[in-house]
Amino acid sequence: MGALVVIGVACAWLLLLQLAGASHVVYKDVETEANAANVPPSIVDPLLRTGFHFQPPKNWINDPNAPMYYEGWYHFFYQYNPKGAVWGNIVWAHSVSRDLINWEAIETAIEPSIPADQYGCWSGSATTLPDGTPVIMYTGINRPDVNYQVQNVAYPRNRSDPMLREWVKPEHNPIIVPESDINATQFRDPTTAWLASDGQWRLLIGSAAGGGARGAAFVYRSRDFRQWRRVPRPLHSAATGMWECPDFYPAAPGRTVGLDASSAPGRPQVKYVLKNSLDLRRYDYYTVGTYDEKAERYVPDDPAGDEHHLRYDYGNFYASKTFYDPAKKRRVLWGWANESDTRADDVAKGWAGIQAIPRTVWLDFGGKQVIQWPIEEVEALRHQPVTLRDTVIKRGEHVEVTGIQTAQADVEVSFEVSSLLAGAEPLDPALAHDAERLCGARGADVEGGVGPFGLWVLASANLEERTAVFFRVFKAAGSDKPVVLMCTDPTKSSLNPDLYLPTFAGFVDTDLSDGKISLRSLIDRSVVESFGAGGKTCILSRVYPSLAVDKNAHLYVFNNGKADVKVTLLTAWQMKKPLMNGA
Ligand code: DQQ
Repeated sequence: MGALVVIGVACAWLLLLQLAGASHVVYKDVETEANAANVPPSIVDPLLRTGFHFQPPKNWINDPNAPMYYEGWYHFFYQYNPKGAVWGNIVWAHSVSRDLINWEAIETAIEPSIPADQYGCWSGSATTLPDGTPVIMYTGINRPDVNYQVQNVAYPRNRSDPMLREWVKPEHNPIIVPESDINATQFRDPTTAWLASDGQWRLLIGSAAGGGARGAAFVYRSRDFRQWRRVPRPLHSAATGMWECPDFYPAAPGRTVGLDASSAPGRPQVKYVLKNSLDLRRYDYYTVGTYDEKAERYVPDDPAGDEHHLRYDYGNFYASKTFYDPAKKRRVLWGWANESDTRADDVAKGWAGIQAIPRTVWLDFGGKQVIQWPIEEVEALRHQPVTLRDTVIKRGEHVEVTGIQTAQADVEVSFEVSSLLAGAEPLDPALAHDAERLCGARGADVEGGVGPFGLWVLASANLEERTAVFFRVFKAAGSDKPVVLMCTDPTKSSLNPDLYLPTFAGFVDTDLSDGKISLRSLIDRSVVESFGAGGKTCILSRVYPSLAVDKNAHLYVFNNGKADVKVTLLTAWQMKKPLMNGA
C-alpha cells in the first residue's frame, strides 16, 4: 500500500514535470503550482480579503517592525516579500499614517544592500535618540548557507523629511555580532533601546541558551549607540526554547497612560512587561515583573509565570511589538496574523498575512496582566449603528442583529448572567489549566449551565456556517469563584472541509461578581478579532466562509446554556474602508 502511494506520488511528479516541459513553462515550485489548481473558489474570493486591517495590495507580510511616531506621522515597517505570497526575499516595506488607520505605502525602507544584510533584512525596532533622530536596529543575515545573524543600524538620510523615505546604513555595520558562546542562527530581533539611569543605552536581543533548550533575552549596553557590549547573563531566560522578537517596556498598574522606556528606569510603582514570541509554539507570551537595573535582571512577579504562559492573544497573533506614542501618551501594540489556510491558497490568492488592529495596552490595577483595547481611531470607521437592548436570551435561543451588513463590523455587547455558581457546570480538573482543550471538549454547541453564550459572526442565513465567539462559566471543585472561559470556535465557520480551523481559548480573570461581562468583536471578512471583559482576554481568528460572505454574512447572539442570559446592550456598526496602501 505504502509503495503504491510512493509510486503514485512519483508518477504525479513526472507527469507534472512533463507538462511543465511540454508547455515550455519553468515552474520553480511545481508542487505549489499544482496544488494551487485545487484551491476551492471561496478562498480566492476577493470578498474574503480584509479591508480595515493593515495589509499591502498583494504578497506576503509577516512581523511588524519599528513602529514609531515622527513629526506628526506614524511610521510602520513590516517584513514583506515583494515577489510573492509566501515567505522569502524579505525586505522592510514602509507605510505612513496620520491616524494608524489610513495608510499610504511609500518606498521600501530597508533591503539587502551591504555585506552585513545581503541574505536578509529581518525584524527589528526603532529608537528615538535624545536629539530626536530615529534609528532603526535590525537583524541582517550575512551568510548564504546558514541564517547567520548580526545586528545592523540604519539612519534617515534626511531628518527634515517627515516621511523618512530614505534610510542609510552606516559603514560601521554590523554593530553587534554573536560571540562564540551564542548560536548565531538564534540571535535576532533587537528591541527598542532605552536609556538606563546610568545614562547608557540598553537593548535586548532574542536568543536561545542551553543548546537551544532555553529562551533568552540578552542585554547589550552602549554609550554611543555604536559600540555595544553584552552583559554576560541574560536579562531573563526560561526553559521554553528560542525567544524571537522580545519586547520589554514599563507600565504603571491601573494607568492607561503609557510610559516611554527611557523615562521609567528607577521609578517606583513602575512594573515591566517582558514578551517573547515563542518559536516552538508560534505564540506571544508575556510576564509582568520588576526590572532590577543594577543587576541587569528582570524578575517575573509570578515565579511560575514563565510556564503559566499569559498570552497577549489566544488566537492567531505573533511576533508582536509595542511602541510608545508620544502624541497620545499611550503604548500601542502591533501583531501579525498569518493566514490559516494553505500555502497553495496563499499563492492562489496572491496575498498572505495581515496586521491585527493596533491595540492600546496598559496594566490592570493589580499589575497582574496586560489589558488591550483597539486604538480609539478605529471608531472613526464606524457607521450605521444598530442596537439591541435588555433582551433576554433563553436556553437554546438565538437572536439575529439586523439592519446592517456585518461582514465588516464592530460589535460591542454587554451580557448579564444570573444564577452564576448554582448553574455553572463543574470544571474537569484535568482540563483546568488548558483552555484550548477545555474549549475543544466543551464547544459552542455543547449545552452548559451558564453558557456557552456569545456571538455567532460571519454566519450564513441558515446557520450552516458560523463562527462562535463566546463565554462559558465553570465551577471548580472546592472553590466559590467561577472560572470563565472565552473561546472562538470556528469549526463550523466554513463548509470548505479542507481548512485548518483550530479552536482558540483563554481564561478570563474575572469573578463575575456583578454577573456582567462584555465582548467586542471586530469582524473583517476573514478575520474575527475579539476582546473579552474589556480587553482582559483577546482572541484573533482567521476564517474563510464560503456562504457567509459580503451581504450574505449574518450576526446573531446565542445562548446554548441552561441559564438565561440578558443582553443589556449590544451595538453593532458597519465599518467603512480606510485608505489601505492603495489596496
Ligand atoms: N520573523 C523574522 C525574524 C523573526 C521571525 C524573519 C518571527 O526576524 O524572528 O522574517 O516571525
